[in-house]
Amino acid sequence: MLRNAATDLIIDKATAIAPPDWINHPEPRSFRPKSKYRTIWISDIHLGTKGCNAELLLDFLHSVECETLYLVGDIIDGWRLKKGWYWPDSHNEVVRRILKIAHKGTRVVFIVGNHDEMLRDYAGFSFGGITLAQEAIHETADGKRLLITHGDAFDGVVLYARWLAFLGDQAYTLMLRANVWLNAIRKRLGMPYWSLSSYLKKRVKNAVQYVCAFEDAVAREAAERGVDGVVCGHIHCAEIRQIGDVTYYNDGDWVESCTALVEAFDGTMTILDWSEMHRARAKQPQMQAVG
Ligand SMILES: [Mn+2]
Repeated sequence: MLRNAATDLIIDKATAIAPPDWINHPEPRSFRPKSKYRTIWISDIHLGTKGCNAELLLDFLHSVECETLYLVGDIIDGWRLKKGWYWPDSHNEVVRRILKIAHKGTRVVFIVGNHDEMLRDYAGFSFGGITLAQEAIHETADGKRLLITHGDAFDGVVLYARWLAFLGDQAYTLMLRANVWLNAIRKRLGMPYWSLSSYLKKRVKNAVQYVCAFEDAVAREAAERGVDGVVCGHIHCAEIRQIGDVTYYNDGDWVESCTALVEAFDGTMTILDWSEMHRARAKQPQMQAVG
């Protein structure tokens, strides 16, 4: 009798009290089966700016696992932050996520870009499992050597591409070396950093021409260094293209396109368009529930 009464009481209570609101929440993101890659390259995240698509990037970082993660520059936008602090929770979450990825054993290499150049002095150092570097050489599973660089060193070359073609090889090399000095002088004079990516946005008409000049300049440097390919970012334009003997890879950005470059375990390289994937997944909610 008593036991019955007690059971009844519990049942009554259970029906009377509304279920907690978390009961219908989706599984934590960590429950999602992850896609595994040998290597992932992402760049141009621009944390600290309104343009940064942190939510989509977090979704991506929660969906993948890899042996090596390359952050190919312009991860934190120091230039923008200097003008005014903008740091929402989601940007913190990106930093925490990357630190966690490093903590779990992924080798994380941070190649410094022009927007996070304040970190350039620390190239060679490691923080929280993340190694800072100016550039790196990556060897793919099928034995190809890739130069990893942000790409801002080619800004000047691209701007004067037509002149340099006319002036020849030595002028070209000189311009490439002068780029760093030119920006240092601009900085001294209190002028803003000149970058091709922002320049492209204002010059839509000639954008294709500049993108081509950039790709050619990067491939040319890679060929000179004797590598099989080059991975860069900077111009916010994801691409895989064979230029002469060199394969040019650009991992895109997380402001406009939301793309990453990935290497499978057999060395196959692919560009992942995460905004496209996100849209496709949203259309198939039942698929998401299963796997
Ligand atoms: Mn850049």
